[in-house]
Amino acid sequence: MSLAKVVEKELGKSIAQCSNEEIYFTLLNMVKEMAAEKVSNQGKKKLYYISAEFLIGKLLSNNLINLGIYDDIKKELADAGKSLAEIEEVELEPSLGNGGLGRLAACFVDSIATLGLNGDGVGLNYHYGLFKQVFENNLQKETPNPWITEKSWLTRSEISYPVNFGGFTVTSRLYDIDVVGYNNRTTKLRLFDIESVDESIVGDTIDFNKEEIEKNLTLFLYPDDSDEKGRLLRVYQQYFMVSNAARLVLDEAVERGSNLHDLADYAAIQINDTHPSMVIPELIRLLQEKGILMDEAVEIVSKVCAYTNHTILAEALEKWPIYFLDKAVPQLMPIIRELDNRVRAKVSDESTYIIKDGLVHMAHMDIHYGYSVNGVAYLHTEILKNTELNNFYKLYPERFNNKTNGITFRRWLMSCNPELAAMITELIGEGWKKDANELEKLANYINDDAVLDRLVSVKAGKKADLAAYLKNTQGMDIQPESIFDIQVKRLHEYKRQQLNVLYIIHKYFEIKAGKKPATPITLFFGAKAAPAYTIAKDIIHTILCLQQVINNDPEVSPYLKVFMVENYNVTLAEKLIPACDISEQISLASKEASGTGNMKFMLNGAVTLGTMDGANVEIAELVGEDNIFTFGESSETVIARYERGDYCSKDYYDKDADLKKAVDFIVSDELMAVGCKENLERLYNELLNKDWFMTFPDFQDYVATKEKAYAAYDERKAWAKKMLVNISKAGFFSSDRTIEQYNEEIWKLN
Ligand code: 26V
Repeated sequence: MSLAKVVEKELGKSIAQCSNEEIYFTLLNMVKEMAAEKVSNQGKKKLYYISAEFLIGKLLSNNLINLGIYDDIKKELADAGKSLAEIEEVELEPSLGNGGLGRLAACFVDSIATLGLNGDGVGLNYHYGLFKQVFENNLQKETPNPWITEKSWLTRSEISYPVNFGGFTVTSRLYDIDVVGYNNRTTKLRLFDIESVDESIVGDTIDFNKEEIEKNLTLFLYPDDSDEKGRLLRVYQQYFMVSNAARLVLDEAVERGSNLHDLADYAAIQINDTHPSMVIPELIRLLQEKGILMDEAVEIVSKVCAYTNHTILAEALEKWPIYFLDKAVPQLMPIIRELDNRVRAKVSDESTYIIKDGLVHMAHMDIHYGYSVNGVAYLHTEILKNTELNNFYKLYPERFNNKTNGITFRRWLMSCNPELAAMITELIGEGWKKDANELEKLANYINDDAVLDRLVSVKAGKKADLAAYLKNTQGMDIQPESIFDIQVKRLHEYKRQQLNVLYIIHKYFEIKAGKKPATPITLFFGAKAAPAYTIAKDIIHTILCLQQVINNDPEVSPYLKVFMVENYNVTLAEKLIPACDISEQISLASKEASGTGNMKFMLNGAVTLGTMDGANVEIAELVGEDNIFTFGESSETVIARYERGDYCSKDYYDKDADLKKAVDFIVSDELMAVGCKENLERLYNELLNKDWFMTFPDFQDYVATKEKAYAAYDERKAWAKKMLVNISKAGFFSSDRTIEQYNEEIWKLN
């Protein structure tokens, strides 16, 4: 049925007479109905991808694409004088994730649906999700970010469970979001909420009473964990998520004919990082309740659960104090102790024990009692096997495997860059939409000037679109003809936004001294910092101060500008990534498990400037050294230096005049005039006295390599070839490939 007919039937008027809100909600209902009519796989064995985060982004356009009606609806709207882009603005973005880990889970459910696998995502229905970022006086402020409207993508289900905590019980309610596969099937994202949630305890800030668990349990994603009450709330959230998930798994397995002894023939659970790790003892507890003895319960669960590791950063590996678990989930502690005792009875290596020094090591429980442990890029998995988890690898070598991350091309090309998608289809046909490896056919056009020119003009169009959007929404004055050099990702010291900052200061001095770049450069940042992560917030402050100083300097701003977009999220990523020329992937080698932004940029024809870290290593191998700019010390050098413990940033500062000048500028009068002394001095001191993520050793190489990349950009035809090679080699990074590997090697769904 055409949209016009639906609108006429529902609202009694024409599309032209409707407001954008009316059209959006009509489309939402229409899509929900169409999704409900699609079939989902009813196979015997089912996958449950349990994750505390699903950073799904807005759903309208993506669903229209996956239902195959995007072009028709867009045209129908345009004919009635309406713009789909403006209608999209009505939708609020559900920010149910922090960054890459949550976005990966969202790409995975899209691929699970598209491949027609029997699998759901299971998580929590946070009412505010991650905070909304606003900038005030060049500082990040956090405000609540409500996204659930009266009519939304959520559908209330009949499923509800009582969940017991130490001293009280809450009642859950399951809400489903249909995940529409591309021209295929649907699956579901299953988000648990509490019936007693109370939004009224949230005011204008993200502060709230962290002790009223019956009211606050599902209000926020990862509440501020800088204090004990915040961390304890996280334990309540995690148990609530997995207790519901475990009951759903058991109920559905029984429905499909399982006698629970054979649960592994009916269910696979992927534990996405350690946030859902308590599903292991919880399933054991529930199986015991159903009369299965401990030995067998352990055996069953160990055949069902598989664990994905997403970081080697020690501070990010969850360890919960026993007294937290005793207080929040006392029913689990005896089981966890028993699991630990069994490890102690058979393993002599104390470093692998689950309980140590009063802490429960969640990842250790996953590895001992799961049947698979995977990293998320080749290098990351090698580091896990050889260094971080080597003691576990020696115990269970057969459990370790790699699954290099991927992204869904539906959202990250077809939806965010329809112009490029159309050009690709014209050249090589529709096949790439189902088999991303067909993008390799683009290589046939490497010497076709008309194709290269068109590629450049598609990019120019997206740059103009971004400039116009940021002018309208954030008042930024951007030169579309400049080089767009973009670093967007969570703010974390290991990702080294501060290295980019040092380069910018260096360039600022060069331009001041009369050395002007041939093509003007625009540097974009987008990043949220955890509310309690002081240094990360200081880095944001420094970037915003630099933005003010540089963009208002008439001598410099014609050649160099800096923009930090406010409230970076999926929606902004969809506008920034297609417009990018140079993709900054500059983490300290060994620290970025994979990165997935790097894949999105490559797919949209940006060229990577990066370290040999995470999936950059695989990108470099695929595109070849002419089509990527790599720099910096290797992961081996970095790991060895950490082991020696002899890194001294001051030595580099003392020996390198350029570096010293850049670092000193952080506390210069110019920056102090627009910034806060306390924040700028703290960052300066941190770099000079610690620089834990080793920015200084890579500084000169970074500067030289970035210059090389800018110079290469000016060779327009050669640059266009690099763009084409990057797009043509991106097929490997389709999340369809990743999910096929998970299924073939871990889940084995039928
Ligand atoms: C979390 C935290 C929280 C406490 C403070 C320090 C810290 C540092 C890192 C993290 C990250 C936790 C896990 C995570 O989000 N990993 C990301 O997973 C992506 C998907 O696999 C991957 O592409 C990113 O490289 C990886 O950082």
